[in-house]
Amino acid sequence: MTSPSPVTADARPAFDVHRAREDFPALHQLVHGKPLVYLDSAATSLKPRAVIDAVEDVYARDCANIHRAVHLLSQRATARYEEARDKVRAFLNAKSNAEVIFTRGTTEAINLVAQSFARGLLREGDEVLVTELEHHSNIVPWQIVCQQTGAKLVVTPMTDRGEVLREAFEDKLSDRTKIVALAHVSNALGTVLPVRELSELAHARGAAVLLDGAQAVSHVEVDVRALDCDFYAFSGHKLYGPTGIGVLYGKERLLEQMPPYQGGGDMIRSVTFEETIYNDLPYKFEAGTPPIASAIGLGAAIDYYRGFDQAAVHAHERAVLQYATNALESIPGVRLIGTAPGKVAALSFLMDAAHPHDVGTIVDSEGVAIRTGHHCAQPVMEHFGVAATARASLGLYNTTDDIDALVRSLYKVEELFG
Ligand code: C6P
Repeated sequence: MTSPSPVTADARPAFDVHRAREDFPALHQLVHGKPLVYLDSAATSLKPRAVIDAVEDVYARDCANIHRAVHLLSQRATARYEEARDKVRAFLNAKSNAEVIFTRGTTEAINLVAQSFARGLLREGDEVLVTELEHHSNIVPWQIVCQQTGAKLVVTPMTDRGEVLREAFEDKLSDRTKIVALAHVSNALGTVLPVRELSELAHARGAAVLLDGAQAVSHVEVDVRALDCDFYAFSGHKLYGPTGIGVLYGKERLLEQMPPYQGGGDMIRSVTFEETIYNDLPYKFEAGTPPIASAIGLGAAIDYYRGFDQAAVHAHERAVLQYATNALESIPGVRLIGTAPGKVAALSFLMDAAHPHDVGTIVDSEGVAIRTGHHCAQPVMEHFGVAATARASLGLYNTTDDIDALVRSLYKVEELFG
C-alpha cells in the first residue's frame, strides 16, 4: 500500500514525508532484524539530524557555562541559549522572552506552577479543577498542593468517547475554583480539548488556567495569546528535541508576583546572609546551571519543525491517523479506546486475543515500537475498566506503510494468541 499523497497548501511546498524521514537517523536501523517502525512518538519523538548536530556542536565548540564568564566560549554559549529562548517565544507567540522559562520538562513546569503560584493562592475550601483524562503530571502536583493548603481537587468527567464537554466542565466550575489545569491534548486518547472555550469560562469565574501542552505542541497549532491561558507547559523531547528540557510559559504579570521555585546560582541579583535579591524574569525561575545543550537543541528542533508548513504536517498526520483508525477497526477483536471527533496522533486499543503487554512484545519482535501500559493516565484506564492499553502514536515521519506493518504484526498476535 502507498503513503497518502502529499498535501499542498497555498504556495508552500507540500510536506514530503519520505524526504523528512531521511532527516531521522534512528529510523534507518533494523530492530530484531526488521526495519524499525516507530509508533511511540507520544512517549518521545525521534530526533532529526539537525538537533543531534546542534547538541554535538555545543559540546564540541561552545562548551561553557552561561551567564557567568566573560570568555568567548561562555559568550557564545550564552547567546545560543538565549536565541533558543527567543525561538520558543516565537513558536508559542508569547509576548516577551521574560515569559519563557526553561524547565526539565512538562512535569517540572507544572510542579513549578503548583508550588510557586498555587501554594500561595489556595485557601481551605478553594478548588483546583482538572479533567478525568489528565496525565499523572497534571494530577499529582495539584493533589500535593491541595494537601498543603486544604484546597480540594475537583474532576470534570469525560464521555465514553474520551471527550470533555463544555456542559460537564461548567457543571464543575464554581466561584471556589481558583485554578483550572487541562491537557491540551490527551496522551492516552488523542482527544483535543476545546481549551480556548474552557479557558474563557474559567477566566469568567476568576480562575487561572494552566494548559498541559506535552502532546499538543507537535500536533496542533499553539498560540498562547490566542488561547489566553495563564500558563502553558511542554517538553522538548516530544517536539523532536532533546530530553531534559522543557518550557513553562507564564503571563509576565503572574510570573512577576510568584516567588522562586528553587534557590541557587543565576536566579539571584545579590546574596548576603541577611537578604537575597532575586534576578529578573525569566532567570528568577532558572536556578543552577541549566541543560544548556538541550535548550539549544530545542531551539534547533523548533527551527526544524517550523521549516515545514505546519498545516501540511498536521494534515499528513491526520490522514495517517484516519488510515490507522480504519485499519484497526477492520481487525476482528480489536477495540479502540478513545474515539473523540477531531482527535490527533494517538490510537489506544485492546485486543481480545492478548493482554496489551503481550501485544507490545509480539509487535516489537516484528520491529514495530508501540507503548503498552496505563500511559501515566490511570484514571483514564479506570474509566474504561481496563488496566492497560496498547498505544500507537504518530510523528511527522510516519506513513501508511508503518500502519500496514503494525496491522501485519497484530495479525501475528492473533495467530499466536487467538
Ligand atoms: N507522556 C507518554 O508516553 P514529561 O515526562 O515531563 O516530559 O511529560 C509528562 C507528560 C505530561 N503531560 C502529558 C499529556 C504527557 O503525555 C506527558 C508524558 C508520555 O504519554 C510519557 S508518560
